[in-house]
Amino acid sequence: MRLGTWTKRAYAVCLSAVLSSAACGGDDDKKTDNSGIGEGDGGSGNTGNNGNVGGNNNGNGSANTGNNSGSNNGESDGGAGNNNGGNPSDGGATTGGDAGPVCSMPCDDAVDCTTDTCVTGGRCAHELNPAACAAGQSCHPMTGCTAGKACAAAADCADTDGCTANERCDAALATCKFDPLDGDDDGVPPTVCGGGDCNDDDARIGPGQSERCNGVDDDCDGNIDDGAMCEEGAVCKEGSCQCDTGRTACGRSGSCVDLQTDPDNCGACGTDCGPAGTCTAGVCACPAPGMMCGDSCVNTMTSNDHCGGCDTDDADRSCSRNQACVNGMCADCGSAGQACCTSGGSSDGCPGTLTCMGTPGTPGAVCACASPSMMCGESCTDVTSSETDCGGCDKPCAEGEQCQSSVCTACGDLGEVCCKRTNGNSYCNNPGGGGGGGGGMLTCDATTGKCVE
Ligand SMILES: [Ca+2]
Ligand SMILES: [Ca+2]
Ligand SMILES: [Ca+2]
Ligand SMILES: [Ca+2]
Repeated sequence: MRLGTWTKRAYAVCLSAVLSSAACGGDDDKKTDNSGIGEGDGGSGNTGNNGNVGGNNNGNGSANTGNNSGSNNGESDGGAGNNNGGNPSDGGATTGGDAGPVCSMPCDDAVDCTTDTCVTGGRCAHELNPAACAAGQSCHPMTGCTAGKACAAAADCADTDGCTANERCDAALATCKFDPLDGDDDGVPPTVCGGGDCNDDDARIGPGQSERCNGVDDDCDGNIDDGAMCEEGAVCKEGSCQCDTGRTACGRSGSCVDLQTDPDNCGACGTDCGPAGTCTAGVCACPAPGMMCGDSCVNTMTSNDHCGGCDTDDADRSCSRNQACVNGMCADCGSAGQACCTSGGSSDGCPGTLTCMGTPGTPGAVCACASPSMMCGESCTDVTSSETDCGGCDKPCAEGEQCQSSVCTACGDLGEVCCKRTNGNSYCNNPGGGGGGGGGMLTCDATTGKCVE
């Protein structure tokens, strides 16, 4: 049965207290066992409360701060005891508590087939959990698990209750069953049935949903568009995101900019003050080291197009492809000792084994070999381990030696360090084996790196 045929009079008292009202359903007696902390009497999914309300312990007189945060469920899930909001029984100030929304009141609605949680905005949500009811019972969103009456056919199960739906006769149990009303399947029964879903036809609307700027109360807290997010510079007005006072929508994206200060839209949309320009009171300025070149303000210290001054027909001041503007001078770049080019193949402006010392494009940043490497021939070489450049360029190690810490060291015999192949593998000198050694007796000890028997 849907709401259209429902008699609202019966639950009129609940309409004004739809959120977290244990009074809806009229089962005040159940509340009285909520003394003390949320230890939960919940064994199986019975009709009692599992005590998470007790976690709030209004009676102890202390401020209920910090408790009841996170999820205050546990009442309907068969006593799993998720009373994470439980207060210490000594009633001391409850500090901390889990991060998450905090509700000022207990969230237990005394309905044993709803999961009660504190959601964004500090309000309680009561999500349906019909699985908490035993076989032969159905979940009524206001009164909880309800035993069905005996039936022989579906016709025996018709009711006039607007908060139930899909009334049917369970043939195996010969018992009437129904589903709790949840028109949009968002898990929350409608407000009129005690659940707090203020729009039971739209699953995007309900307690805990995020508020969108659309002229609708999406989170069902009674306030339209409260806290709805808009892009930077915009505010939510009359159901749509609009530029805040003093801001103007510019460009295709319509982002809200301040024409007084935005260097990309200075004084009017699209007026660009250039890469080094500033915008003050809606007028472009080109403070030093900027310089107006044509209609654009550039930094001639770093601009590849206007290096050291404006590039004009009479004065060629643009740097070539393999140069970079450093300190107002076009500098060759990319080789050892030259500037790191920010344009070009490598990420740091230096090709091959060279590394940029400094920040590419800034004065003093040059390409060099990173220590301990040295430029040997055409590439940076690690002279601490290179057998052709051991300890310096062009210092090869002799046969049977290898470079260790910049020193040529005999290797491969008993007690000596293991020799390394170019592929990184180690070996020891064994008779007749050329190092590969069938029947060899020396092996390389992985721990010491030396040849042992
Ligand atoms: Ca719903
Ligand atoms: Ca809804
Ligand atoms: Ca709202
Ligand atoms: Ca809204």
